[in-house]
Amino acid sequence: MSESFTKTKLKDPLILDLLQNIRDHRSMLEDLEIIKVDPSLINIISNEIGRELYIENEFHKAKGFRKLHIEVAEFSKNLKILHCVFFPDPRFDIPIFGMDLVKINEIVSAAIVDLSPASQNQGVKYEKALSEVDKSSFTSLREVPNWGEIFSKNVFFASLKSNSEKNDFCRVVDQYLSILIKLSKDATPELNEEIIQERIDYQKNYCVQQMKNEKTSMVLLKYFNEKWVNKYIKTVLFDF
Ligand code: BLA
Repeated sequence: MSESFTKTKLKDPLILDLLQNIRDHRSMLEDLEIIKVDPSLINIISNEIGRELYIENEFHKAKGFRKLHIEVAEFSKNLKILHCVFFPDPRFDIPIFGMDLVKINEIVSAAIVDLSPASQNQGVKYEKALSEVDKSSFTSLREVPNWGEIFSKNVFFASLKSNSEKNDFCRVVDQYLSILIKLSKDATPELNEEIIQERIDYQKNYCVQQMKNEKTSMVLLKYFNEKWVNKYIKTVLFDF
């Protein structure tokens, strides 16, 4: 699978750097396994002139994680996306790692990364570590929209204006992932059903809120019908 991914036709250096880094962290997880999904959802390609489309998905699971999803996409040769969500196994007290990078031609208009709470008071465990990640060099921080109340206090969201900001974003993602991997190594499974149910509800809410981001569906609706887009969003991107 990695093999096919390194051969991705997407040659964007920033996306490839981030992808490599995410995969390196993922490879450190215990019991890493590919999740089998409908092959028509792994590679989605269209060469229709003006509406070219290229999507590649990777789905894994591991100890502590029910779904590790990475998506690389390119729409009409000018909009490139790297989307990644690591959903924890609700038996474990692990936050949700989410990142999104949206590049329009050479401009990174949105770069976002977070470890979002997946249970009550979970933040206290890792807030300090996230707040210590140096984010002082960025010049164009952006405000999270209303649906983004799911994110932690330390969500990072900016446009990236220079190569140094792009490199710094890679470092921030690397540091957030290191914190996540450490938390996952320390986590042990919970047996209390009420606590597990609360975590399931947190993941549901995370997905429900993400689905309110019309920017995701707007892009997909240019290439697919509504039925397909709804199914893709509910099963591939934000299932619960
Ligand atoms: C914004 N997401 C966007 C934008 C586009 C997409 C085109 C607008 C760019 C901008 O505001 O500059 C599109 N993102 C996609 C598509 C996919 C995708 C098509 O992942 C996948 C097929 N979005 C996520 C995740 C996060 C996220 C996991 O999928 C965060 C962890 C965040 N995307 C996010 C946010 C915005 C955004 C916060 C800005 C929304 C706004 O300002 O209104």
